[in-house]
Amino acid sequence: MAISKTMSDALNTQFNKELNSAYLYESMAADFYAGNLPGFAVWMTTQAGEERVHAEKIHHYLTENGERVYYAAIPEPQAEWKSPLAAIQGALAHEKFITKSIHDLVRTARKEDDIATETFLGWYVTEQIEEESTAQSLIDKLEMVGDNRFGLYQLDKEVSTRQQDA
Ligand code: OFO
Repeated sequence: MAISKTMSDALNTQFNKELNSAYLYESMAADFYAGNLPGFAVWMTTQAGEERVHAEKIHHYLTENGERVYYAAIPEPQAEWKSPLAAIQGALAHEKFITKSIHDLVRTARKEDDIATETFLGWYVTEQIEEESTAQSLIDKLEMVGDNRFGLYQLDKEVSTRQQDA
């Protein structure tokens, strides 16, 4: 069954939101490097890589279904955050926005009676649970560390080991 124009446009929009996410996280990584926190920078670069995988999956799905992929302009991301905690809180807020966007896509697929796309989106629904929980657990650790510089140094070492899993 062909994908409807409404569904295809909505998937294209999501494709660009995923690229936008990657751009935002690369910008956070740059800020972490500038702030002498290379471990957090690696963590964010890894996150950005996962976002590109999320975009590629949609690219592949649209192409496989004979649909075109369109690239939109990516807005300039925020460049600086006042603390590592503020950056990760920003990442969590962004992930909540993306979760809502994915849920809206599922609703569109249901409206369009597009079972294949609804099934395809199931992966993203599950992935968003992980995205939010990963950001939340880093926030919890940063709150535990508080103003302790040595704690932040240790946490920076810990998060530097993150590997891409998408
Ligand atoms: Fe693609 O999940 Fe984050 O944004």
